Amino acid sequence: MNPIQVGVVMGSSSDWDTMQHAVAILQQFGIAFEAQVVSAHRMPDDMFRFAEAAADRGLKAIIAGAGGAAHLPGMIAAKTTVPVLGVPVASRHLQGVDSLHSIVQMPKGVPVATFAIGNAGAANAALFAVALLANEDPALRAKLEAFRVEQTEAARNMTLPVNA
Ligand code: RP5
Repeated sequence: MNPIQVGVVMGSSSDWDTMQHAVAILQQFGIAFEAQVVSAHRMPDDMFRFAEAAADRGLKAIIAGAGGAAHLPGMIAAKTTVPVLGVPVASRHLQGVDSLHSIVQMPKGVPVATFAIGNAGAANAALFAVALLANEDPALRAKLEAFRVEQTEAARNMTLPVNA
């Protein structure tokens, strides 16, 4: 087994519909990861234990998704220097704008890299983690470049009904 490189955490199992898009990308690139619920306000002691152990456990990035008063990414970042990639999960009442503002507005000194609300943000957080890991892994960089080439080809092959 390869050592786990990326930790994926979320505040609730209700975040999975969004966060599965991060996990799918990590699986696609063959990244060793773990995924679990770590709630900032329901499991604060577990959250701190997770964050405090992250560097020693060899995690290279933490993808943290949360919705509403989404303090999970920021609080994890407060307890580790492992890069934290925050994913705002769409909330029921404010559609994730609350989550986005909670995650993106970190005061100076403790950064959280913040991605788009929802599925695209989850997928892009994972792609960003892949890019971080690719700095030290030429084979992974080649996979990432191939992924980009595939996207380019797919976009070039797009057709519009008006041209059919
Ligand atoms: C946050 O509260 C979670 O990240 C989730 O997005 C939101 C709602 O959680 P549940 O009430 O669905 O468990 O902590």
